[in-house]
Amino acid sequence: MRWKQGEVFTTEAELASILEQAALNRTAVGKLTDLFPIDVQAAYRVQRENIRRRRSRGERIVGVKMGFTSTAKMAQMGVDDVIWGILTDAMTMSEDACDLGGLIQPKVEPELVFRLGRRVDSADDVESAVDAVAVGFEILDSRFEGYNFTLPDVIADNASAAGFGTGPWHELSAVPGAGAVPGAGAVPDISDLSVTLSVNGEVAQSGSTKAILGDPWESLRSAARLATQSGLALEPGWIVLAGGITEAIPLTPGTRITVTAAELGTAELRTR
Ligand code: OOG
Ligand code: MG
Repeated sequence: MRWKQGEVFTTEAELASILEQAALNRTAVGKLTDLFPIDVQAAYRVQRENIRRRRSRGERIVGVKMGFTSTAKMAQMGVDDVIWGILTDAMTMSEDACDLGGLIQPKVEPELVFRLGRRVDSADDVESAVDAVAVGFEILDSRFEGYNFTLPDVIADNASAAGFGTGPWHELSAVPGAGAVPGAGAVPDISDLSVTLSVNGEVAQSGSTKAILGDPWESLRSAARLATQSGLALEPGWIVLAGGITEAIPLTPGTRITVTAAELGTAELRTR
């Protein structure tokens, strides 16, 4: 589709290129919506175009990330709707190998992460599709100057996705007809877990998984609904980042970040 502003035309492929180049050149850009009046649907097409390009470069989709599922995040970023972005294997951050050198203005936030044991193609009965949960972190890196964006902008920018990592997985054993239940009583109810984000051992942010839409399972239902709207399904083995539990904080080289939920353990990240 073509977009017009004054006498200037653009295509969604060109808008995708602006964001792709911003990331590759490590140079933030101004809002796309300052240039063209794109809406949410167009923004998702721009997002998908850049994912298509990543796949053609050999990257593999490993899951999705939900955005703005907590009021802390909505207030911090000044937006008010749940969105999603797509995660690829190239965004996986291992504990000791997070080089921030390729990023523009990285931030980190604590996340709760679901892992799917089967395909999800409806928002009904999402619980039984989850085979494990973990605490995790997300690294954001908006391609827009100063994280200054509107909802269509941030959607086009793949919800600022840059990286993610998870702590130990806690398997859930699915009981047919009864939804996912904790395996051998080892996994607690995930609806109200205290989570902290620490920088070099000092707590910088703390919150509860309840901050995620009042119940993290709601985030997974939203993911299923967004998938349906886009004609997609959430695939077995995919992970779903349920959405930042607290505000995100700037990430600098040479720091050790830990995200901890007493019941789920710790996800750790060392930056350089
Ligand atoms: C957009 C990403 C939002 C979340 O968890 O709410 C997000 C941003 O804050 O730049 O990942
Ligand atoms: Mg997030």
